[in-house]
Amino acid sequence: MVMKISQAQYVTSAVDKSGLIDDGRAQFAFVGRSNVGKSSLINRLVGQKRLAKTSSTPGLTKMVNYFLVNNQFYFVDLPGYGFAKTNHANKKSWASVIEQYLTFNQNLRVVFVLLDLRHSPTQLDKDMIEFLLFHAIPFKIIATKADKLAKSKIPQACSAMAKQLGIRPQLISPLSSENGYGIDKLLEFIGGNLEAGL
Ligand SMILES: Nc1nc2c(ncn2[C@@H]2O[C@H](COP(=O)(O)OP(=O)(O)OP(=O)(O)O)[C@@H](O)[C@H]2O)c(=O)[nH]1
Ligand SMILES: [Mg+2]
Repeated sequence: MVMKISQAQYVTSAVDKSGLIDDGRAQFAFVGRSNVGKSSLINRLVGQKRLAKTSSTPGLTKMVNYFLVNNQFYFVDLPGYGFAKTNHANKKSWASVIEQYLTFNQNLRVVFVLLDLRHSPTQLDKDMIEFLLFHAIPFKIIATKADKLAKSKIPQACSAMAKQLGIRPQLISPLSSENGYGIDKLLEFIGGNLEAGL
């Protein structure tokens, strides 16, 4: 059954470890290259256009942003990686806050790793997946911006991406925040995960 999201609100943003939340509620985090569509996906899932700030300029999300959904669980919008227009010190602090978030949390259920369906995964994408595997953190690969491809080309693009990552194509969920493709499936997945954890 597709989970109904009736309420979602912004709670807080963390810039470092001291600001991270771990209050017993389940968390679902969104990671991926800058501009891949993390904030847009959160907005689409909760049915609010402007809850998480989005922009065509990469590097918008700079902190760990918490959104409380149905007063039950969090969607966590993480800063994008691979954003070139910043200095080295900045880049390091972003990487460390992401790493701290991913390893600190007892209630992190699933990390959604977003990849652009039209592009090859970068080394940073592969590093992220390695990191999640190494720390045994459950994750799911989401291929974004599926609306940019003809529907008939989507399975082929997923297969190509899977090959590059060395995983099975079924592990990749194509999705579009623009036209809603794949959104219900993802809501079903999240609902199932929450039920299984009760
Ligand atoms: N066509 C299309 N465009 C999308 C989709 N999702 C996001 N976009 C566009 O991609 C751009 C970046 O989206 P964001 O959601 O801000 O990306 P982000 O991953 O949060 O980026 P950072 O916060 O910089 O890490 C915006 O111009 C969005 O409108 C999608 O499914 N289809
Ligand atoms: Mg963002």
